[in-house]
Amino acid sequence: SQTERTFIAVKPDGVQRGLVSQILSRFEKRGYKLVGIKMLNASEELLTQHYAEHVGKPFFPKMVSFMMSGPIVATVWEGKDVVKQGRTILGATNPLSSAPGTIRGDFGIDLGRNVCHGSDSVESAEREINLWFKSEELTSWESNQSKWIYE
Ligand code: YYY
Ligand code: MG
Repeated sequence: SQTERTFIAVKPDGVQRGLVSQILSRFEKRGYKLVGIKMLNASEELLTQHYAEHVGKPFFPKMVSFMMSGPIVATVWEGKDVVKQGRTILGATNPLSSAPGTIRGDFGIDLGRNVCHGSDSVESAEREINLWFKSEELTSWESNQSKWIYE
């Protein structure tokens, strides 16, 4: 449905490298609608909840300290198939396996510096959006472009 939503974040490396606008513009240009955006320093508690499926794995402590090493830009995007298409726009988890044209394939090399996060399913997206945003921080708005994007 056109109201499917996903959570996309620019990680601290993407912010430090000045890639925020280039990353977000790919979602805008594709036709997706921005419905939430903020910049924050994520707490260990937030990141532990966000990455609950990875708690206890060998890479977890280093990954969380990296995610706490600088500000993150957290966003929510809305549109048809946005969860799956968002993962495609990001590329594979390991930038070395990501095709050119994807964000990670264009901007990254190492797994632990892969520039961005995107929800991996509709259920994960709902969970992550509720974790990172209060409902009053999300905006419903009608895009004037929608009839030129959807048939
Ligand atoms: O969803 P996605 O970000 O593509 O990958 P996940 O398997 O959920 O891992 C989350 C995050 O952890 C990944 O983006 C980089 C980091 N990571 C790591 O640093 N080392 C690993 N061996 C696996 C994942
Ligand atoms: Mg994941």
